Amino acid sequence: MSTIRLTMAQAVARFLTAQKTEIDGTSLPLFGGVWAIFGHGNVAGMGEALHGVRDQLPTYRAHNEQGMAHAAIAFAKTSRRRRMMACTTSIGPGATNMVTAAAVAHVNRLPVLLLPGDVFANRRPDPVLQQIESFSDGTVSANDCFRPVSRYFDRITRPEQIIPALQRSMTVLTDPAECGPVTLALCQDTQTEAYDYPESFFADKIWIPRRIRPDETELAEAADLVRNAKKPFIVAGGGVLYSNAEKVLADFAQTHGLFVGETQAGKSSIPHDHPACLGAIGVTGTGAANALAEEADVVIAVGTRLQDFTTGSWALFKDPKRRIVGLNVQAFDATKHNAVPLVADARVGLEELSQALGGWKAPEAWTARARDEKARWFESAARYTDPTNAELPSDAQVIGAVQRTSSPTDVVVCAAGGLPGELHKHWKASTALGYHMEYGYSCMGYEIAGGLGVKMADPSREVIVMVGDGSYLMMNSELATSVMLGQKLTVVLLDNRGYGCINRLQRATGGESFNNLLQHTNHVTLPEIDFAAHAASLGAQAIKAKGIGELEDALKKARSAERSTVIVIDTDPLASTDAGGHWWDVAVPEVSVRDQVKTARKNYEDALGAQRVGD
Ligand SMILES: Cc1ncc(C[n+]2csc(CCOP(=O)(O)OP(=O)(O)O)c2C)c(N)n1
Ligand SMILES: [Mg+2]
Repeated sequence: MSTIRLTMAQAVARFLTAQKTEIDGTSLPLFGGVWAIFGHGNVAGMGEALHGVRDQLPTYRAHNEQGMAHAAIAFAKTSRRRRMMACTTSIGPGATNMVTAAAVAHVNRLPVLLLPGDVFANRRPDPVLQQIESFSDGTVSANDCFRPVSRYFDRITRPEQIIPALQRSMTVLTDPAECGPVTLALCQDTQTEAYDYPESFFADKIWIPRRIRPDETELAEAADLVRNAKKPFIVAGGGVLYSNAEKVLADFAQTHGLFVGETQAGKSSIPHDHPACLGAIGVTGTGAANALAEEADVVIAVGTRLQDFTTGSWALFKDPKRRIVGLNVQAFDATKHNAVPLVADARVGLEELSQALGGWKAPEAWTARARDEKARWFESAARYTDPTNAELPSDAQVIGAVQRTSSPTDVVVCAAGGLPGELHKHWKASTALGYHMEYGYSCMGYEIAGGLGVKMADPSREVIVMVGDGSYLMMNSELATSVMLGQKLTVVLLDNRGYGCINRLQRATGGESFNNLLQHTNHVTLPEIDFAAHAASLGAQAIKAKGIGELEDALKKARSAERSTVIVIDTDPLASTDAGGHWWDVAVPEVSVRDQVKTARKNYEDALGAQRVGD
């Protein structure tokens, strides 16, 4: 066996360069790059190794470890999980800064390889700078925080351990059902230790996601259920996009006279103007999709985790006899709420289900009903996004301006605040992946870093990041990275001077406005933040737009700019779209001195009556 003597870190770097994928017949590196913030614990080991492969595997420097991991996650999502990135950090705070991002990837089932540095395996210099020191367990380090938010976790304390660890990592990262974050905690001394690695370990390997075909019995049962449905309805989740199943989904719906409601992750899996598309479903859904979902007797859930925003906290589907067909690559999701599981890749699952259904079509009265609901929704919803002269426009009015100046191939990126709900209802996504919403973890601060990852994965598309003032303040540092890397973003920053959506939620649950909008906080000086000046200081072009007219002009300017542009607009913190939507379970205090809370509790208890526990 021929071997090559390398440090463990050099072996990691070399192994990553050998992993490939094939997209549309073209071979590409599986890893689009490595994000790195160096410190002690990775600069000498991983730093030296990455420098050695810099021509095959680029290293990118970010400004915040969480931000760089968000960029990596968005890169994987935009690549439909067919490509990914790695992230390396120092030990201690550099490492734990990535834990939140690991959770984002875990919830959203997105592959990312996290390589935090770790304490010395030989323990000679203990305790080292940033070592947390457990009093009761000598094997614990700060990196153990990654365990619950990693699909695979390992700590590398000997150089040869990296061989099985990387092989297992690749299995998880490329498995459509298992995929998520992988954490390999790399002890700093081990990174630098040499070993005679077999040459075969570094042979090129092509990873093509497997497409799992349905089991015959499950397929027969699912087809039987759908064939006997009077009011069937499809819920499309992110799995449709990861499986490249958009066309098959649209054909499936048309062939069988079915209609589609989209989850946050599934939005853009069917064009908004496709006759079968009823738009968003659930808590932030359209009136059309929710009206059909309420009555549906068979829900065909395709590639969705069925989280509470989709199911209206399990109160949306109201037919007492309704059943769910769970078409999902992951059995954990396929069997939720007593669903009839159809464990399969979304694309082949829909193809085979369609074959099994043959010429079957949903009853005409039901499809006519869906068409009416859709027409009614689009007529009534348009007024929320129409142009306005208001000094403080609503989020929906800003969305209207962005939509009017956008092109069908643009990608809108968002994650937290009031915007996700408004975008889910109102954004008209024309092309697949044109809507990039991180609403699994809804992590404030994902937006700009995520936008950067989207742009790096697909530089051909204009990327428009929509972000609230709260999220922007929480994490904006990768704006500087976008300027540095020449990865142009247009950031629309909606400044309503606080946590607008949480203030509204607080009021809706009977609370007094408290600690959300800046004016309702403990303060000596009310902050008046000049976001445009801030963005300009990071190197971006910055424009303050007064009202919708100026916003549209600024958006046109940003489109033709080469550099990232931040457009700041003041908005109304109180306005939101009241049409559409569905109840969401947010627990209200059982006792309170406030009458408003008592009333809210009474309404809450009434609403709980509609919730279907487990069924
Ligand atoms: C990291 C993180 N912390 C807290 C929250 C809870 N949260 C959700 S939205 C929100 C306020 C967001 O404020 P802003 O970005 O200004 O948007 P707005 O609500 O004003 O539309 C908060 C605190 C979260 N989702 N993520
Ligand atoms: Mg805000």
